[in-house]
Amino acid sequence: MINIKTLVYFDLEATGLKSSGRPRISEIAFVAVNFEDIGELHLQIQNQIRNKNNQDFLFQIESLLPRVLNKLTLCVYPMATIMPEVTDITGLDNYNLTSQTRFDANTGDLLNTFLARLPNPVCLVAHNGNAYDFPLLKAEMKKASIHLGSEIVCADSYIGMKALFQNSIELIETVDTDNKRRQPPQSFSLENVHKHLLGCKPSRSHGAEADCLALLRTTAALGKEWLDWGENNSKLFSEYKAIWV
Ligand code: DCM
Ligand code: MG
Repeated sequence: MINIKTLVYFDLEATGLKSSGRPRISEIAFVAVNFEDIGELHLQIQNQIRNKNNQDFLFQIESLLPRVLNKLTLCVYPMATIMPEVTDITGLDNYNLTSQTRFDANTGDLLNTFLARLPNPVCLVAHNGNAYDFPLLKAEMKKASIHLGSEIVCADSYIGMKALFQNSIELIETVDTDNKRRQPPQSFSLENVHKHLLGCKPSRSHGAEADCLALLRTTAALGKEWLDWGENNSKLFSEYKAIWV
């Protein structure tokens, strides 16, 4: 158990999935929020859902954010071919990334500098992060011969949400019927859990920053249960193995 001060929602875009062999990072986003501001956002979301006004609902839900945010979004030349199927979902290709810097030691320094100025302890949160984002960041950091801050911890929201639904916790009032409310979603993909808990899919997906913001809202919809789970289930970034070496 750790008393987290800052949650840093984290997402990577890359040249492919783990199954593609050796995915390389093409975009990184960090969206940092004060831990206690998630509780406040939870109340705002509940309120918004209660007063659902169909016309602007998606716009209103997406405009709910803590006032104090620190964000870092970097595009990276991946040094590998991006297949058209991947470009179709991310909008990133070897042409529009041509003049971007590759992931090097400066990139790692920039990530460390950003994280070091946040109130600590700092916890990175990524959806499916244990299988993908954390080990992939680790691989790029290792290749660039740089370490991430030694006290940074990580939590995988995909695992967390599955656990929370399995425990049939009291969820927020969703726009669904009472019956559906306590049923788990069919899939725990970010888009699907966002729809399940907030009543709509995110307007944008597969952009690193857009995915961080969608994840921030989705976890805030869970409120205290999510915060407790994160504090009890985070582990040190230094304990992760690189996705490739
Ligand atoms: N990805 C993929 N095919 C998919 C989904 C994702 O190759 N169907 C890869 C490319 C994305 C990366 O995973 O840049 C991260 O996914 P996401 O945008 O969901 O964070
Ligand atoms: Mg993404």
